Amino acid sequence: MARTVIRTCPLCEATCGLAIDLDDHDRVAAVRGDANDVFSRGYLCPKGATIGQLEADPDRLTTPRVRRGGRLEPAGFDEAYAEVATRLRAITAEHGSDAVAIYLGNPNVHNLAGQLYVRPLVKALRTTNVYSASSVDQLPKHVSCGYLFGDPLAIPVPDLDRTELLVVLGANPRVSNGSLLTAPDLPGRLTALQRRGGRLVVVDPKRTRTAERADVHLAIRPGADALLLMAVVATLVAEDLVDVGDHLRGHVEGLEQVAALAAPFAPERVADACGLPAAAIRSLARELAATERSVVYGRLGTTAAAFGTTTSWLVDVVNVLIGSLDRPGGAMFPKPAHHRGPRRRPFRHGRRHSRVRGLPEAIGELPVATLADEIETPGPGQVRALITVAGNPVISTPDATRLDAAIASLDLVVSVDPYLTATSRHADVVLPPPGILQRSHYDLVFSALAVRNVANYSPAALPLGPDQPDEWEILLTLAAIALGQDPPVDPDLADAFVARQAVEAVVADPDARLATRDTDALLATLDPRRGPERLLDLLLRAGPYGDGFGTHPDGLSLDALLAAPHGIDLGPLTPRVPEVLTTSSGRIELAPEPLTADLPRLTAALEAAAKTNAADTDHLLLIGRRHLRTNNSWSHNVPGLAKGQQLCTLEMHPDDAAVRGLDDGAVAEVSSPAGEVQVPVAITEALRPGVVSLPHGFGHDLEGVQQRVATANPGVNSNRLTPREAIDPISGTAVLNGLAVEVRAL
Ligand SMILES: Nc1nc2c(c(=O)[nH]1)N[C@H]1C(S)=C(S)[C@@H](COP(=O)(O)OP(=O)(O)OC[C@H]3O[C@@H](n4cnc5c(=O)[nH]c(N)nc54)[C@H](O)[C@@H]3O)O[C@H]1N2
Ligand SMILES: Nc1nc2c(c(=O)[nH]1)N[C@H]1C(S)=C(S)[C@@H](COP(=O)(O)OP(=O)(O)OC[C@H]3O[C@@H](n4cnc5c(=O)[nH]c(N)nc54)[C@H](O)[C@@H]3O)O[C@H]1N2
Ligand code: SF4
Ligand SMILES: [Mo]
Repeated sequence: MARTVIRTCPLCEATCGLAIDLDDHDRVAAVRGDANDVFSRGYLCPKGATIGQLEADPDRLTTPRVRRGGRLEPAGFDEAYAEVATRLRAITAEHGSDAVAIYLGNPNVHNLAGQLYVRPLVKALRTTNVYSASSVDQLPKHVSCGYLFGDPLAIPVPDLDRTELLVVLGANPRVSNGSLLTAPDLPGRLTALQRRGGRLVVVDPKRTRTAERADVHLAIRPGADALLLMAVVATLVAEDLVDVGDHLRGHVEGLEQVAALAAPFAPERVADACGLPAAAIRSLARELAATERSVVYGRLGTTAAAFGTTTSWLVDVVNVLIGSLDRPGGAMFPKPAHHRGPRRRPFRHGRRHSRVRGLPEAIGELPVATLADEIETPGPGQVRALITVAGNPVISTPDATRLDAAIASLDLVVSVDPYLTATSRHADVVLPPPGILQRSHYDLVFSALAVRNVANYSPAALPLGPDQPDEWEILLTLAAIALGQDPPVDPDLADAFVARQAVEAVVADPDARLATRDTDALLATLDPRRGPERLLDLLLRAGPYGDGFGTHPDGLSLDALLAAPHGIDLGPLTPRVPEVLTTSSGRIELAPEPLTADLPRLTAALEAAAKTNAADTDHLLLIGRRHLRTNNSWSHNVPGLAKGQQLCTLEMHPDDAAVRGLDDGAVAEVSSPAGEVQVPVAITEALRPGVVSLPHGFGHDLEGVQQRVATANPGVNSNRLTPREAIDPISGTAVLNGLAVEVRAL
């Protein structure tokens, strides 16, 4: 029967409410923004609008694939699981559990299976070889927040709707719709900021869509953000503009230390390296200090960069120094509806190191920039099998050509993925998750990064097919296999175990709202829910707005959310210091040693920049970009988004093109120490001279990829250019922005 279903879009961090019209055959007939959604109020972008095409995509797998005689053949789930069991066991029996690596891709944080059931799988594998898209993305922010606030998940977000001055570094929210900043309709919210008299400053080597409409655009040299922020700190200190505010007084440690560390980075000293006038840096600092509600926000252009952790740290240092941390209109800590688990011990990273390059672990994972090393290098602990869940590392991570070859050499690859991609084409077993509409949804990750406290649950809109497991059941089955069970396994047994452990953890946490701390009683109350719904109900009810299983009868539960399909607004962000802090001092640690220890590298970069600026005309600095109609590597098969257009071009300033004899549309060869690609040039004055921009997520023309729309217009893989050696040494995050490349006409 034709009907309309309401659900949250899982395609990006904005978490928009969608109103989806289904026809008599349960096909998507139309998608509108849900005008009644408490957070998104009807906003919709091209990706959300084409979700029906994604669901109906004939290339999207609905049954597993198993490699037989070199070919990936359709198979049933039982057969696919049996294949995994036999081969995984053989590898771990002979080589130990570290021989199996897992790579977790970005969509894991956009669905409940990934958010709740990846951890049990990782635990069951008992491997130290855990990798994820975080180390090509936001890992530096976790590390800096871990040291500053004690908790790598305590990430302050700009209080967008109440600020009067927003300074954006290395983000393009009018296109990306925000990251580590969940706010549906970012374009509208940025316009509203300016309409109420507020100002937007954008720091970006490119005049992006966001920069175009800013009050001030500072076209910085790629990689120089840490220097810029150091100079802002130096200016605040030198001009006596530091004021942490009454609310933070007594909660901040290390102020004098930071002031001393910043002193050598006066604006006049960093100006050339930043490619910005010293006066512009000074006035940025002054405006930040003079504006009551001001805030600095940095994103991908500052994290996947050579000084990623330093820059992430300095963003919050500046926010503290101007009194904007934890204050309305400043940078605030969201308070999501779910119980976030026991208070963490003070954060530390580098608790272990990778086998080959000795790179540090952070938040339980190793840098993906070294995955190929771990596969290629013989010896005890060598990686011989890879499980990918919702990830496409061959396209999305560094040194792609060699990683592609390394993955091809493995004894076993298992991919939980709906497509045969550049990565899953190497799989021996592909396990496809059900479609978006067949799954329930809740944003545990993004509600903790949102500019309002909001809770919104979407039940599955369509049933699973016969014998079709949900994604959480796939992950639990893999976990059970890793623990030695023979398929067919009953995911409900594993789930009961996971639920008991979850209840036990909550019961042991004095911060949880609970009427009883009896595990069995609580488990009985959660009955008959199973899977993510049982865990979610537990976390909501024990959370800060929860019904406490009876202590707060009007509080939240999954039932309450089911009765509110457009979401529940829990209000604006509220101050959370000191309660949110878990450092050993109980204060904000402004100058943690693991971060300050890397500053000599920043000084060295400043000195080196003075030399190369004048001399180096051969190299251009490569940065990345996103497009409204792409989603990393995996939206390119949606016809309504692809539109047959060439989005993968090398953007270049006219002067740089002229020197190389390149006309608009001409094919250029871009090369780096890692490799080369050939790509058409798009000449634009939007880029700072000396900088070129290439989007990531392309390069679909590989044998075995089954994405007909994407391969018809494949583009090139920009990560063929990113050397695996190029990392932010503190966090191990790959340097994807500010990479020196050579460009020549073909
Ligand atoms: N050069 C360069 N490289 C970059 C970036 C850059 O800016 N420049 N950006 C980086 C960033 S920020 C990120 S987050 C990474 C992304 O890196 P990845 O997460 O590795 O890549 P994605 O392209 O997001 O691939 C997601 C995969 O998940 C599959 N998938 C989609 N939905 C689901 C689902 O519900 N379940 C399962 N099991 N699978 C699903 C898709 O088919 C696709 O194969 O790329 C990084 N790489
Ligand atoms: N349409 C669309 N939306 C997306 C995605 C997508 O693929 N498509 N991906 C999602 C994901 S996974 C993420 S992580 C977010 C990312 O969200 P954003 O961080 O907003 O994404 P980008 O558009 O990559 O913006 C990075 C900006 O940094 C600039 N930049 C590059 N190098 C430097 C530098 O050295 N300094 C400074 N100051 N700026 C620099 C680039 O020019 C670019 O404008 O977007 C999410 N949203
Ligand atoms: S902005 Fe993001 S969440 Fe909103 S409709 Fe577009 S893809 Fe979906
Ligand atoms: Mo990302």
